[in-house]
Formats: sequence, structure tokens, C-alpha cells
Amino acid sequence: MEQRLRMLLIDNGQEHLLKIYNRLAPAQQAALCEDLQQIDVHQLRELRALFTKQQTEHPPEPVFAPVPVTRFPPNDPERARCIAIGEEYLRRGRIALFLVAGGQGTRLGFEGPKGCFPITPVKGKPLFQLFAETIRALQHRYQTVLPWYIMTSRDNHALTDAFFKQHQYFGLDPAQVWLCRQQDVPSLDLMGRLILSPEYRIFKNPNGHGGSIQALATSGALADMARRGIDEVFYFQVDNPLVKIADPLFIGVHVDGRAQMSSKVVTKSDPHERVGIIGLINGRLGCIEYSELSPEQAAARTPNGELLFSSANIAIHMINRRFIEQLATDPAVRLPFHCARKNIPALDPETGAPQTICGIKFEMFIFDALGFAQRSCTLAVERDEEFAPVKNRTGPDSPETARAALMRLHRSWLRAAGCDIPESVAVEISPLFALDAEEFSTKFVPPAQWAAPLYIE
Ligand code: UD2
Repeated sequence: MEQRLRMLLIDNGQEHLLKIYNRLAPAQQAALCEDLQQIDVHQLRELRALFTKQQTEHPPEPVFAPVPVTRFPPNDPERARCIAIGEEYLRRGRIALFLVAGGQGTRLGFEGPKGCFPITPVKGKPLFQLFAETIRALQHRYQTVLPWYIMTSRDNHALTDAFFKQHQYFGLDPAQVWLCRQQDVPSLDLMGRLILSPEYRIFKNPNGHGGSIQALATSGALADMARRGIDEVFYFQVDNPLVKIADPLFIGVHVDGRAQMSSKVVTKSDPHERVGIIGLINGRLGCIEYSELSPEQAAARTPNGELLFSSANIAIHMINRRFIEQLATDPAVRLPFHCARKNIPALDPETGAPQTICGIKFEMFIFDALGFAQRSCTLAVERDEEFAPVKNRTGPDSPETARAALMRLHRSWLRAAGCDIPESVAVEISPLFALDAEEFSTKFVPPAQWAAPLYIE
């Protein structure tokens, strides 16, 4: 091993890798050296320091507090005013879309990028297709172009790219779809050491959805946004087929509030639902993870009987482009890493035997940027219309519950247009036909006869 790498290991408490290196075959040694060359020493030191701090320091319990939310009754003139602002931004081409799709989707148990998962109830369209068709419909409605940036990760970048190419970008212009790959970050064992994977590589994991700031900057996506005259970015997650992409109301509320970053929330369904809460953490805006609230805090109610911590984070944000630039360049507003204990497949550094160890994975979270925003709006929306995540293979937040939610929504549009479809019949309305109930009722003519399942395009 070259002297520089040897010193890097010795200076940073990683001698165990030297020991094992001497026992490896030349090809394995080469693989390990290749990874070591890429280690960012400053980052490694930072992660080790963070890990040590977590082990040794025990800060006082954080103080949590709820934040006020904006909620509009349907006929509120303020609502119409904000929608008009958002629509103007859309027409003038000032909005970009940003999808985070770098996650590993382990809980869903689906091989491949989650965006390729067939989700719609009748046609089985994949999530990426559903989003792409929605974007086409929005572009048609507002006579605009919505550049679409998608964050991928090491494990799904090539597959995502191939999927879009194979399907001709689902009718979008390839020049408007920009894939940017997030970075990986090394995990550590419980002694603060780098972990050797069974493939003789340094074990790394994607750096979390907060890695999107860096990914947007280093891929050139941020510069591309500036070149296109984008002011505001609509951020969403790959796992929510009900997301109202580029919702003009949300854009309008955010712009009107001169916010740097805003969030959509829904009312938490029960005290123990496993979602983060948008709230104050020691006085700073952020996302309180469900595991951080005590059972008493989770169940606490206001005098009028509502849950005190009820603003469930559905991970839909508006983020000002210049704010993203600031997050990417100004060290004073850099997103922090969080540590999580996870089981990791590894090689024993003494014997080289494969084993599963408990290690520390490091991730950044986009919602930490809320704490750096000078202004932020929190918009409460209806869960039934906007949130049905696909997280688990079965049970809550599964493909089954998401499809049921899509059908419930589309059945309600049909009902409003005078067509009552029995619960037993599967229904699906293409975004290319209508994006919402209003558009649907202006276009839809109930057919004299229809066949089940019902697909409307
Ligand atoms: C997230 C939020 C939770 C709640 C919920 C709503 C966190 C820690 N928790 O829970 O508070 O809002 O969503 O659905 O965020 N991703 C990447 N790269 C990564 C990791 C994730 O692109 O390195 C993407 C992933 O593809 C997905 C999204 O980020 O689109 C959320 O990831 P997750 O499934 O890890 O988040 P989850 O379900 O723990």
C-alpha cells in the first residue's frame, strides 16, 4: 500500500485495515486501495468526531413545540389569491421540480428503483410514469416547461437512467429531465472504524435526502436552474403517488410569505403514527422524528381536543433556489449528519470472516434546512387528497393502501361529476385527462355504458 494511504489509516485510527490488507489477494488489495483513495479525510474526521460526541455527550432532552399552520377553507378568497400567484409563477416558467429517489426501498422489498414500482390501480403505471404524465398535463395547462431534476444513488442511478430511456421519458423532452447522483458516505463500526464489506470495499451508504443540496450543486443542476430562470423548487419524494406536483396553492403561499423553505403537512392520523412532525426543536424549526417524542408528548392534546403535535411532515417542500445555493456554499448553514445504528454486512478485521455487525450509518436530512430559513410557511392539506406513501410491502403505507387512496380520490371526482361507481369497481383517471376534480367535471361526460375496471384517459 502506498505510503500516503498507510499514513491516512494510521493518522485516523484505521490500522485495522492495514492488518487485513496484508492478508488479501492482489485484486482485493487493489479494490480496497481504490476506495481508500476516494476517502474524504476531512469528512472521515468529522464523522468520527460526531460519533465520539454521540457516545460521550448526553445533551439535555430537546424542548419541542408545535408551529402554527396555514389552512384554507375551500372558498376562502385568500386561497384563490395564492393560487393565482402560484399559477403566474408556473406560466412564467419560474418553477422547477425536484424528486428525491435515491433511497433503497428496503422495506418495500422491490428489486430496482422505487420509481419503477407499478402503482396505479388499473393500468399498473410505475410511479415515474404517473409523475411524468402529471408533469405533461401541467405543462399543457400552464403552457410552460417544468424542468425535472431527479436525485438517484449509486445503486439505482444506472437503472433509473435506463428506465427513462427505455420509455422515451414517458413523453417528456429528455432535455428537461436531469438525473443527479447523490454521494455515499462511509459507515463506521462501534469503535469508530471504517468497515470492510464482503466485497473487500469500504462500506458506504447514500448520504440521505439532505445529500440533495450537494448533488444539485455538484451535478450542475443548480446552475442549470439559474440559466433557465428558475426561482423556486418544488421538492417531493418518490414514494407518494398522491403528491400534487407543483401545486399552485403551495407555490403561492410560499412566494407570498417570502419564505426560503416551506412544508406541507397533514393532520397526524393517530398519536402513534410513524411520521415526523414539523415543529420547533429548542426553538428552531425542523422535523421532530416520531421516535423522539415520548408517548405522553405524542398523545398530548390541546384544550379543544386536537393532538398538540399533529403536523405530520409529508416531505413536500418549496425551496427557494438561492437558498439552495446558500446551503451548498455557506459553511454556516451546512446540513448536519445524523447517526443511526444499523446492521451491516462486513468482514471481521481480525479473521476476514463474513459477519453482520452493528454499525453507524450517517445521513443528512433535507428538513434540517428549515432551521436555517429566515421565513417558512407550513401549509396544512387533506391527507386523502395528497398523501398515500408506499413504504411497506403489506399493511399500512403499502401498495394496497396507496392504490385504495388513488381509487377513493378518483371515485370522488366521478361522483362529483354525477357518476357513482360502486366500491367494488377499480377506477383510475389518467393525469392526462384531468389533474383535479374541477378539470374532471368540466371534461367528463358519463358514458351510457362502461366496463369494469374503469380507466379514463
Ligand atoms: C420520511 C421522513 C418522515 C416522513 C415521511 C413521509 C425522514 C428521516 N423521515 O420517512 O419524517 O416525512 O418520509 O413519507 O426523512 N432518499 C434519497 N436518498 C437517501 C435517502 C432517502 O433520495 O439517501 C429519498 C427516498 O428515495 C424517498 C425519500 O428520500 O423518496 C424518503 O426516504 P425514506 O424512505 O428513508 O424516508 P422515511 O420513510 O423514513
